[in-house]
Amino acid sequence: MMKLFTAGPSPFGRKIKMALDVVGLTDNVELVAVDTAAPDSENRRLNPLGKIPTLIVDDNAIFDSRVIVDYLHHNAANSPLIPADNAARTKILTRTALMDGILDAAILVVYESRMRPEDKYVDSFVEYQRGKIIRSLAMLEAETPVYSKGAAPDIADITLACAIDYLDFRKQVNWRDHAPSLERWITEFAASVPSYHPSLPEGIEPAPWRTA
Ligand SMILES: N[C@@H](CCC(=O)N[C@@H](CS)C(=O)NCC(=O)O)C(=O)O
Repeated sequence: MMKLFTAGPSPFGRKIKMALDVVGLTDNVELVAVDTAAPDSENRRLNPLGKIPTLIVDDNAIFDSRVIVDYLHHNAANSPLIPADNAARTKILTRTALMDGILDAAILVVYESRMRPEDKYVDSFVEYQRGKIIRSLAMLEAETPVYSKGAAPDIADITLACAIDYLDFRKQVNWRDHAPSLERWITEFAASVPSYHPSLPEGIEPAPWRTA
C-alpha cells in the first residue's frame, strides 16, 4: 500500500488524487493528512522540503507532484496522463508547467498574508505574482480552450482544473475576468472526470458545475 501525504485544500495534492483515479490506482493509496507547518511531521522527516504532496512507496519518498505524476504514469497499466509521442509529451509537460506556475504564484499570494505580520504585507510582491496568473489566463483564453477528453484527461488538464478551483477557493484572481472561456471548459471537465467532485476543497463556493 502506498501513502500520500497531503491536505484537503492543497491544489497540488488534489492533482495527485485525480491522477491516481485516472490511472486506476486510488485503491492502492492511503491518504495521510499533513499539517505542513508542524515542526516534526513524518512528511518533514521524509521530505526535508516539508511540502505536500509526498508519495511513500516501499519506504521511499517521492516528490514533488511532477515526479509523482511521472512515477504513476510509468507504473500504471494504462495512463493517459502523458502522451507517448515525443513532441506531444513536451507540449503537455510545458502546458503542465504553466498550470503549476499559476498554482505556485497563487500559493505565494496566500502565503504573503499567512506567513507575514499584517504590516509587512508587500502589495507589489502580491501584484507581481497576480501578474503571472493573469498573463497565463490570458494565454489560455486566446486558445478558446475546449475540454474533450472524457474520463481520460492528461496531466495539464487535471492541473488546470485544480488551478481554476484553487483561484475560486482562495480568491487571488477572478479567472472569469481574464479567461471567461474556462467556464465551459471546467463545466465539461467536471461532468467527465469522476474524481473532480470528491476531490473539491471543502468550503469552496458553489458553482453550477460543482453540483454533482
Ligand atoms: N512544486 C511542488 C509544489 C508543492 C507545494 O507548493 N505545496 C504546498 C501546499 S499546496 C506546500 O506544501 N506548502 C508548504 C510549504 O511551502 O512549506 C509540487 O509540485 O509538488
